[in-house]
Amino acid sequence: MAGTDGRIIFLVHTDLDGACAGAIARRVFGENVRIYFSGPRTLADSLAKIKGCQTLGIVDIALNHSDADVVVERLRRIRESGCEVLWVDHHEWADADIKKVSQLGIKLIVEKSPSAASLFYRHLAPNDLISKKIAEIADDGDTNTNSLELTLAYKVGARTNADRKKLIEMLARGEFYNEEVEKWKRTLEEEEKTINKLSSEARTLKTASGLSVAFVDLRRYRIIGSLLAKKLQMAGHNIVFILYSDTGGVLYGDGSVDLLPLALKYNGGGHRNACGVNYRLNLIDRLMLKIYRRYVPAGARRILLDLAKL
Ligand SMILES: [Mn+2]
Repeated sequence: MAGTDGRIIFLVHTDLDGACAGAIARRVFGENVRIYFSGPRTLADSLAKIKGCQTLGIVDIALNHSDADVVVERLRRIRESGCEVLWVDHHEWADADIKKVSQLGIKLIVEKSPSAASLFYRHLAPNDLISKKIAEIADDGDTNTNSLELTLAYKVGARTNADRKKLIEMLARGEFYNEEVEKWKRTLEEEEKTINKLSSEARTLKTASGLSVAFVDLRRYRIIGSLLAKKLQMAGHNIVFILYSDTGGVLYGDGSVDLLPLALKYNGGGHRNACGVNYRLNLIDRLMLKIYRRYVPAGARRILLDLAKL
């Protein structure tokens, strides 16, 4: 295990699982850890900003297959500067990518696990009871089970960088409830009303094999998308496509079909039942979005057409 005298940098995902991993990193490596947020699509940029380190940890961030070469090059530079790299993830990786990254002399742990934070806990802090509890929260949240009392409130807290930092520090201290959490809980109660409204307004379609797809445009809303997806699944929809931004969204499945191939086609990835999809805007999209913010770009419509073929 690395000491705490050098620069220890952790890149964690911008969600509750990532925040939990950050909190466990804080407990394992101490106060000196600098925690930054990143994601599969921004990992290459995040790596470019790293000037020097003794240890670099990456947790809950998958290697986007289309960015693999750039990411590997940047990691090679970091490795050559003498920095140890530990990468822990629970998403689906292409075998060739695992090989490429391993060849850099990186400690790469890619295993099936309900959350990356619990995988990280099992490998790095198996005897720490607080880390165990943090890992349980991550498992509960990342599987969208949300059965623990405060998981959804933590999800609200994991949404902005500022709140996520507060969440990491409190969890790392072994503090699981405070006024901040109470505030997130109240926000959540407000958002549940929006979720109910949006789930009743979802656009739906049937696929070739008879599956039901619900589509929701969440671009103007700030709510927990996975919660909305779950609600729509309870209402009988097998696949939920949520548009989070003008250039992409997330597909949520109920297990009746593997959504990863479609996510890979659309420059995304993740899990078979929850994966990101991304696309570029064309000229017409750009013009239309200036006039009408709710305009659904061609890329999103193409994804809906592809879903209909399933
Ligand atoms: Mn995760």
